[in-house]
Amino acid sequence: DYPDYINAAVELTDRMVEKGFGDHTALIGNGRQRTYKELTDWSNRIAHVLVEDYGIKPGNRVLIRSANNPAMVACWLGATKAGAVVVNTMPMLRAGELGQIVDKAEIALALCDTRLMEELVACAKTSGFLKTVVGFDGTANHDAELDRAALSKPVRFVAPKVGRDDVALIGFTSGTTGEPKGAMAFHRDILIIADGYAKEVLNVVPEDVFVGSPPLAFTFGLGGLAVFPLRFGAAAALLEQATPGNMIELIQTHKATVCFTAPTAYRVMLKAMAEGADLSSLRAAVSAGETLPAPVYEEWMAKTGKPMLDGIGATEMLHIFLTNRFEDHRPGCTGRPVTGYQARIVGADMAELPRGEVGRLAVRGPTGCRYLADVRQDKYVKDGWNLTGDSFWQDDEGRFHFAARSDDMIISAGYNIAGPEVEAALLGHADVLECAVIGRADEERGQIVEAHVVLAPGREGDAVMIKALQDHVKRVIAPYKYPRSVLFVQALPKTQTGKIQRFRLRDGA
Ligand code: 3SK
Repeated sequence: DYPDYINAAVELTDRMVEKGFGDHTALIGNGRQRTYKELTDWSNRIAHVLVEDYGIKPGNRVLIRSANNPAMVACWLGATKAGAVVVNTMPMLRAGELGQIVDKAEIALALCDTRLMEELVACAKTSGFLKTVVGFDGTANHDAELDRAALSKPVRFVAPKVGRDDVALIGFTSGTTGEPKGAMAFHRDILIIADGYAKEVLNVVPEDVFVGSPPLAFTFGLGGLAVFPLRFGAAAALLEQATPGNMIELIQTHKATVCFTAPTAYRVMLKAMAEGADLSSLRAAVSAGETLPAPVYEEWMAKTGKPMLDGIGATEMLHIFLTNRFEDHRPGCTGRPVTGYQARIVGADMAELPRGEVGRLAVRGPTGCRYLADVRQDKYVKDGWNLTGDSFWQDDEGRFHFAARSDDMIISAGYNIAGPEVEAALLGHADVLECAVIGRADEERGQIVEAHVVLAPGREGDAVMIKALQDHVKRVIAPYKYPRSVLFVQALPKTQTGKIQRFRLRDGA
């Protein structure tokens, strides 16, 4: 229950100062710590600049381009306070990709880290919409156009009235299929993900320190590294280029308590722990973005005595809607819906399937799904149920288990083989660092299972290794699922948010 008029950014900053968190650390990044009071003042000044110098009015769209740093958070909060609809974008996007977003969301104004100007300026040159790109300093120096303008503004800002159901954010998803869609979220949605998942599942407290790898431009990162800590007076330590190595360093330095990242990074952390890294401050390890292989969950449990919390979310639903919990968790299982959400497994006709049967995961809840002007709304949202594109099954006790992305099911010689199951088996082999499994067309079998494997450093990708991996899979799961084709690669194609793009492997990339 939220009041009719509420601004999510005001709730995350000014309100927290009112509640007595002014002197608490809110953000750590680029060598500096910022308190709630500092972040509140900073974002208020930015809001003044946007309204007074650039004429931003509620509902205008503002693009932000930055890596994860405190300045990006301040820009997001400032623009949201001004009533703008923010479109956060990844630093790696090129002019063409930015252009697609700018045109789709009809964006006239952008705030951009000065280190990342080139592609956005190139985009502005050909865009019929983007007129103004204002640079901000993403380092701790505050020495760019926006910073200078902000310094001349007052630290108090009276936010224009926005409704709880006014759009605050548009999250663009490149998805794993490469076609961007914009998913709109309201001011209240930003608070719901904190008051729902973060409160119910993580029980965030002001003493928490969050770290993680997802970009703030991805709603997984925006929730996990900004909204969740700020809603509860906790702190977030941000990394512009997160790697497992610098996350480990940050966890140790700041005694971080909550980590948001993907299974691959947790595998590296497990190795580091074996070599002496002390990650004992972590009380919550959230894994999402890719399915969590059971061996990673089991090893984490054995080493830390705490469960790794596997969850699945979607930009369309803003954040995590299915999750394991501290008091209810299983290996290879994604748990149950977050309170307020409903999930079911459906067939092609949208009818619910019996327990145990693999079908499409459909979800509905308060935070989505509303595409921006997209004919695909009717294809992916039926009677309020969002079809996520994932195949799941539900066990007898109602927990949800991932089977595959709907397009990752391989049909080989009449067998249905879930690619991720083969991946999980391969990941159990000590020489495999990462892998992706796809179906490759085959005259005899229809499709064969093909594994693309990144080996651990120093391992040789030869015929002996292929045989070893095939034998390993045959030992771990039903032998008919073994990869008949094994290809060794240096890296796997991924989206900007770190999801493996299996479609690119299928297309021969
Ligand atoms: O599971 C995901 O990929 C996801 C997407 C958006 C927000 C949160 C999550 C976990």
